Amino acid sequence: MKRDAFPNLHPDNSKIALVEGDSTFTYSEVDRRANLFASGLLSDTSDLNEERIAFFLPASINYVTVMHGVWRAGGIAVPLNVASAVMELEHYLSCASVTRLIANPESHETLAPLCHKLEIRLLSVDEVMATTAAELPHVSEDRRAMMLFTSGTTNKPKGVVSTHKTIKAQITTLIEAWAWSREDVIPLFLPLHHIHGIVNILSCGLWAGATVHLFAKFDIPRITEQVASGTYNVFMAVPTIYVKLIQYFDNIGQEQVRSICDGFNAMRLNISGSAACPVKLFNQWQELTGQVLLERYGMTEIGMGISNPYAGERRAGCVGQPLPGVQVQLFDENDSPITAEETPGEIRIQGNNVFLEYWDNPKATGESFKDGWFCTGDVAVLEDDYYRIMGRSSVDIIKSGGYKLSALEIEGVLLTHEAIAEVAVIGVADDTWGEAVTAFVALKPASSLDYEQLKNWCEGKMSSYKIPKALKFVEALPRNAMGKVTKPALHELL
Ligand code: MCA
Ligand code: AMP
Repeated sequence: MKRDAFPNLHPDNSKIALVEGDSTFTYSEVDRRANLFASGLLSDTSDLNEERIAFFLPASINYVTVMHGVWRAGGIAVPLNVASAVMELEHYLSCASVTRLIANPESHETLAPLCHKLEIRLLSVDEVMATTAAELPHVSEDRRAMMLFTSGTTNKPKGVVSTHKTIKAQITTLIEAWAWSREDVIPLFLPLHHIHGIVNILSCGLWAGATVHLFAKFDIPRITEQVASGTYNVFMAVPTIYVKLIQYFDNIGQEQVRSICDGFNAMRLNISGSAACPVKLFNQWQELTGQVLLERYGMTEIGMGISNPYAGERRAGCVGQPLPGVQVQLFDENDSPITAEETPGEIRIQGNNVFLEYWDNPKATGESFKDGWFCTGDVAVLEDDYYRIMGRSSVDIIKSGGYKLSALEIEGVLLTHEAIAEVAVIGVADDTWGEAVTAFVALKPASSLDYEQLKNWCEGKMSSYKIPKALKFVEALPRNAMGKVTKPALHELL
C-alpha cells in the first residue's frame, strides 16, 4: 500500500490500534485525537516550525496523541524519561530549549518549579486539546521530528535528532524484515524515551495496523497472564526481561509456567535486543518456550542496523545481517574498510535510517561521522556471513538492563558527594543486568561512607537505574603515566 510517511498511522479506521487497561482506541480515534491535539498546539499559528515540545508521559493514549500531534503540527517531539531525576530533566529541557512540557496533572506539582525556572509552559493534554480540528501544515520529510537523549562518553547526554524521513526508514525496514502485519498484537512495556519502545514496537505496530497493548511498566504478572491467554503473537524485549521472566518462572507453579511458555511458543516472533543476548539465555529460552530468539543490533542514532533473519537461521551470539536499506561496513583503526571475515573492526553505518545531528552540537555531530559513515563505537566481526558484536571501543559506556549509561555522567554526580575524593565507575558483568554499575571510590581524609548511605544520597540526583549496584573502596585510583584512570585495572582488582 502506498501512503505518505506522515502521519505514521495505518489508515485502517475501525481496527483497534491501542489497548490501555480496559480501554481500547481505534485507529480513527487515535487519528482524531492527534489532529485535535495538533490543532490545539498550533492555536493561531499555521506551523510550529520545529518548536520543541517535550512530554513526560507513560505509555498511554495520551503519549501517542502528543507524539503524533506534535509531528502533525510541525514540531519536534521530545519524549522524556518518566523515571528521570529532576536534575536530569533540567538538562534535557534546557539543552533542547523546550517551550512547552506536556504532563499528566498528577505530575504537575513535581514539574512546576523546574518549568517556572526554565520559563516553560507546563500543560496537560486536555488543556491543549482543541474542540475542532484546524488546518494542519504540510510537513516535509526532511524536517526534524524527534529528539531522544543518549548517553555518550561525555558527561551530559546529547540530543539525537531524527527527521520524519529517518523515522520512516527505521520503521519500514523492520516492517519488511520482521513481516509486521495488521494481524499482529504486541505488548509494549518498555520505556517510551528510546527507539526500542518508540520505533520498534509502537511506531511499527501503528504503521502496520497492528494492535499495541500499553503497559506503564514491566508488570510481569499482568503481562504473562495475557501471554498465557494467547493475546499476543509478537514479543520484543531486552535480554534482562527474558532473564526476569525465567526468574519469575522459578517462583510460580509448574502449571502456570507451562501455560505461559505455551503462550510464548504459539507466537510468531520473540525478539531480543538493546544489549547482548548471552548464548546461555538464548538456549534457555528455546528450551523453555521453543522460541528461537531473533537477536538484532541497533542504536539511538541509527534505529536498527543489523538483524538475524525472520526466515532462516537465527544464530546464537550473533546479530545477523544488515537490514534492508542499511549499509554496514567494518573499519580498522586506520579508517580502512575491513574486507576479510573474522577480522574485528568498528561498525559504521550509512542509510536513510541514520539520524540528522546531535542537537546544537555540530562538533559532536562532525566527530561522529567519517567519510559519510556514522561511527557507532561498537566493535564487531563478520563470521560466516553473520555479524557478532565483540564489545565497545569505550570503557565509559555501560549497558545495564538495556539502558546505555555514561560512566562519566555518574562519576560527575558522585564527585559532588562531600566524602568522595575521587571516583571511577565501570560496568561489571552481571547475569541479570548484563553489566552492573560499580563505583570505585577513594574517600577524603577522615570521611566515611557505606553503600546504603551512597544509594540514599543518589536518589533524586540520577535515575534509579544509574545508581551503583556496588561500592568498592580504594586508597587511590590506578592511573597511567598521563594521570588518566586505567579502568581495565579496576576490573582486575575485582
Ligand atoms: C531497573 N533497575 C535497574 C534497571 N531497571 N537497575 C539497573 N539497570 C536497569 N536497567 C532497578 C531500579 O533502579 C530498582 O532498584 C529496581 O531495579 C526495580 O526497578 P523496576 O523499575 O521495578 O525494575 P523493572 O521494571 O524490573 O525494570 C527492568 C527493566 C527496565 C524492565 C529491564 O530496566 C527496562 O525497561 N529496560 C529497558 C530499557 C530500554 O528500553 N532500553 C532500550 C534502549 P531499587 O529497587 O534498588 O530502587 S537501547 C535502544 O533503544 C537501542 C536503539 C536498541 O538497540 O534497542
Ligand atoms: P542506545 O545508544 O541506548 O541506543 O544503545 C545502543 C547500544 O546498545 C549499541 O551501540 C550497542 O552497544 C548496544 N546494543 C544494541 N543491541 C545490541 C546487541 N544485540 N548486542 C550487543 N549490543 C547491543
